[in-house]
Amino acid sequence: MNFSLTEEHLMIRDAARDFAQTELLPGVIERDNAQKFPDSLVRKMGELGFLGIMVDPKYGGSGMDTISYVLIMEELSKIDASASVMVSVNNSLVCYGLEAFGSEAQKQKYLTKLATGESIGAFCLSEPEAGSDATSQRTTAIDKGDYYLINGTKNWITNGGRADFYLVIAQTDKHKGSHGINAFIVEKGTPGFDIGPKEDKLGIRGSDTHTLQFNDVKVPKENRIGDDGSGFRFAMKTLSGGRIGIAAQALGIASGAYELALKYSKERKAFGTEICNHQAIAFKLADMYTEIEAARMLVLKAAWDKDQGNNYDKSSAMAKLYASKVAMEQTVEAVQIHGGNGFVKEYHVERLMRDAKITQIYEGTSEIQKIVISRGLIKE
Ligand code: COS
Repeated sequence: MNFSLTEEHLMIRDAARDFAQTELLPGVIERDNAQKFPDSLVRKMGELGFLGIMVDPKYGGSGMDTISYVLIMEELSKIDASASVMVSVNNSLVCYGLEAFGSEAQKQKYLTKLATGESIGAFCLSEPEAGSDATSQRTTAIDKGDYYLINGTKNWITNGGRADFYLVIAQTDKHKGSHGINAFIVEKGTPGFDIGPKEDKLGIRGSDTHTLQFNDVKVPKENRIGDDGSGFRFAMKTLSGGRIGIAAQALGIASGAYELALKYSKERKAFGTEICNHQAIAFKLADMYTEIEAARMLVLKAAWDKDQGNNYDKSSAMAKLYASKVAMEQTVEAVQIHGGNGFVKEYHVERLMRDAKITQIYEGTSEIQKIVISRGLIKE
């Protein structure tokens, strides 16, 4: 048992922290207000290797482990969760999905561009009537011989407007249920593939969330990922890793809010002393730190499980369930510690509070995480 990070992990964490402070912090409030996607920053994150963190260097990736990924995600999320969700989706849903399940030709054609940030990816599972109930896919992909014909609607798609390549899950054979589902790579610009307007959201307002329409979209057979009927298991396995990324995002939102609250409480005076000297505030800080450390342990354990080759379905669901709850509760406390200042934008904590909510919803709601955890427990 060793609770220390390696020298290399510390260096990676510090590099991400520097980047977040110098590049993400300036303009983060304006991007949130204007719902602006951080375009120029995406290129810089690509140069730093943040868009293909765990990808093998032979495909243009950084070849780092999952622990490094969660350290980077935490640091970026402390400052800008709109930027970090883009990083999370590209890394753990798109790059991981292709590297683990794609053909060599798909990796050469798509993964090499996605891992360097030359291209951006999106993962398209959710539908208007299939969010939590992911087996009930209404989007169809009919086998037409040398191509599939895709029809349907996907919504709440992160990177939806900015992506170049989309991993799309669709039903090929309804009678086979989850065994009749496939995953495909669809390129932007394919005829019949249309991108709807950007969603106006409560939080992560800079992130690029869209509805997508597929009307008789022809996708070549070689763009199917894995064997016929393997799309649902592909989606579930990929989402298990994605949940580690979102858990790390929630951890970053919580720890970012805590750090701001601690600093503020040491500066702001009331009743003749800094407010951290009042037990009402000091006990809040103690609770916040304890909860955040507990979340950190679960996040690192899930990442470690993945790196060790252990099954991480349950540990990733536990990390996401708990870290997202901590993010929601502790960002509210951070706003409370800031008092009236917490309610205005320039102190950042109100944005973190709004950003926290989505971590209890996307990549599986908290209720879905409880299904995954309890099924895992009963199976053991
Ligand atoms: N790894 C590999 N295979 C998996 C798996 C996983 N993590 N989870 C499920 N499967 C397999 C099952 O073993 C089953 O295969 P068999 O029929 O061969 O036994 C098949 O997939 C269907 O699984 P299951 O019966 O558990 O499906 P359910 O319809 O009960 O759904 C949940 C399971 C609820 C866990 C799933 O639909 C889910 O995760 N939903 C949330 C989706 C989500 O995160 N949406 C957000 C979109 S991304 S923003």
